[in-house]
Amino acid sequence: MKIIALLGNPNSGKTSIFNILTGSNQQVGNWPGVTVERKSGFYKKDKSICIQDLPGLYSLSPYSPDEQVARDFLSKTPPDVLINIVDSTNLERSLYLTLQLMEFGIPMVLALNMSDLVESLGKKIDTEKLSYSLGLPVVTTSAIKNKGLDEAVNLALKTHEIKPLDYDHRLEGALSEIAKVTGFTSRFDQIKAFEADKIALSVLTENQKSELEEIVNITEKIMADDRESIIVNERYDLIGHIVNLCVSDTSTGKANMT
Ligand code: BGO
Repeated sequence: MKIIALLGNPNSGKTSIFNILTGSNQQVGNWPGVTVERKSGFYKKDKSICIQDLPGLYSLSPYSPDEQVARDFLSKTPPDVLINIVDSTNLERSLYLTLQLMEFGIPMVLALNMSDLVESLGKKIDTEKLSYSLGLPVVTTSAIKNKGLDEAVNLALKTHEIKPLDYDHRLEGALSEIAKVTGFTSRFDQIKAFEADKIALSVLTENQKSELEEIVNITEKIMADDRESIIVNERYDLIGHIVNLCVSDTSTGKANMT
């Protein structure tokens, strides 16, 4: 059985898409140990495909039980493929989660939902450029018009590889050193260690932690910023470039900052 997980910001249209894809084939329960609702179901058109719904998220910090559930699921029981549902009327904000999800290295498709609203806002998204910039398959969807949803599933089933995007070379250097010191093979864990995330640090020895601190201190000095801001700024810089390249204002014809 193939497992496809749906992830996205709250109000991206995830529930609407889950309901269309699974119909009445749904099981509802709770994630283990928390009162966060767990919904899964079989794809209406192929019962060998299980669709797993995850809570709506802005990040994977994890500051909330929802974020914790999603992070545990992606690290401990990774699905075969993710469909990241984004509100295409708010691409800049949505891509912040996309970049984090990509760090898990799980095959992924980007579903540009609410596509029916984009044109009326005087915007146009170049999906080919977006796909090229992110290195991800991109599909345009509208849950309200039931458009593009089967295409998203079909594309997900064909997707095999994903390469997280590179940040500034100074940060990349630090992340490679962190990989050596910690033994973390997942880029998500390396970045979390850089950020001094409690869960990432909890599995490290005192010696590993002090080596990590040394790497981070040097990087903070050469990048003249603190560890958390370095990561946030790198992500937003990259997103800014991508949005500038891929979103245009159809009323003026100019590149647009969504
Ligand atoms: C209300 N296009 C448009 N135009 N709207 C969409 C689309 C789409 O592609 N997809 C979803 N919506 P959820 P999360 C609502 O409920 O699936 C709408 O949080 C309303 N409700 O219909 O719940 C969807 O699971 C009253 O809108 O998202 C829903 O990710 C007035 O986006 C909202 C207007 O969808 C969130 C809208 C009482």
